[in-house]
This record gives sequence, C-alpha cells and structure tokens, in this order.
Amino acid sequence: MAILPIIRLPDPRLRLVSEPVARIDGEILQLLDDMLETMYEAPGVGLAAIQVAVAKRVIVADTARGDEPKTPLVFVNPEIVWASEELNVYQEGCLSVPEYYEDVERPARVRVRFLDREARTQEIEADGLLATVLQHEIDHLEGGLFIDHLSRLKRERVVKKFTKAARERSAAAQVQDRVEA
Ligand code: GNR
Ligand code: NI
Repeated sequence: MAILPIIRLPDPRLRLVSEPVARIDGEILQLLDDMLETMYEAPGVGLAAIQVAVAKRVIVADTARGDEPKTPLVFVNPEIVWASEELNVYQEGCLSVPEYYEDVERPARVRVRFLDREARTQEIEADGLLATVLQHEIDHLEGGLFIDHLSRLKRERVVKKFTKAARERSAAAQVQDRVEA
C-alpha cells in the first residue's frame, strides 16, 4: 500500500482522457488499493486515477460518514447507463482543486455499469452524495473538472488563483534548491 501524490489544478494531466483498462491484473489491483489509501488519507469521498497521474479508467469512492464503518467501492471502466431527469444540487469540492467549494447541479440518481475487482460486470444505482461523486469521478476520466460546471467568470477566477499558487510554489522550491546546493 502507498499514499500517492495528488496532482492539482492547473496540471495539464487533469485534462487527459483516461484509457480503458484492458485486463484487471496485479498492477490494477495495487493501483485500486493505493487509490483507496490515498483517498482515506486526504481525506476525500472519491478519487479518479488521473488525480494520481495515472490515465486509466479507474475510480474509488466511499461516502460513509466518519462515525460509520468504511464502505470502500472500486469501479473499473465505469459508464453512466442511465441518469434521472430529476436534478440535485450539491456543494462539490475536489482534491485537485483544494479548499474550493461550489454548488453544482447534476442528475439526482444514476445507474453506473462497471467492472469489479474480479472483472465481473456490475451495475449500481446511486442517489444522494454517491450519485454526485460518481458523476464527478466519471467527469475526471474525460478530463473534466467540477469547475467546468460553473460560470466562466467563477472558473477563470479559480484557475487564475491556482495558477498563481503553483507559480509561487515553484519559485519557493527554486530558492530552496539554491540554498541547499
Ligand atoms: O472528496 C471529495 N468530495 C466531494 C464532495 C462533493 C462532490 C464531489 C466530491 S469528490 C471529492 C474528491 C475528489 O476530488 N474526487 O475526484
Ligand atoms: Ni475531483
């Protein structure tokens, strides 16, 4: 098991379209375990592989509350096969856009088809927070981010803020490298 670094906005890898998993082998099982550990440690309620810089169609989720037992869920090659007409608004956040939260409207219920750890095809019908998280994660597999659902003004503002923060971190790292050299 390993905690993997989570990439952040404006890392261009977040915009990649992830590749389907052809075979669930030991490497994929290890990735699923590492992603769960990384999600719990963050902590978050979902994680897509591209957030740990792996462009594969793999997501994990656990929407159990802190006082409830863990319910780790893993989804390989997930697809939304049905979405309700009814919509729901949730305040969303993203581990790749830390400490920024905004309301997003999405279908209230979805049916998702996926492969489990044993490569069996499964379907799950989700509502509430899990429905939102599954849609948020499946967006990541297409290079999407929840900020894409906001107004252009809000999105541009947050991209600018994270671009500036990344620039400042890289400048500080260069100073650090200089004093250590
Ligand atoms: O931890 C997370 N919380 C969250 C809250 C509302 C809607 C979606 C999410 S997913 C997010 C973790 C994450 O970035 N997954 O990609
Ligand atoms: Ni996210």
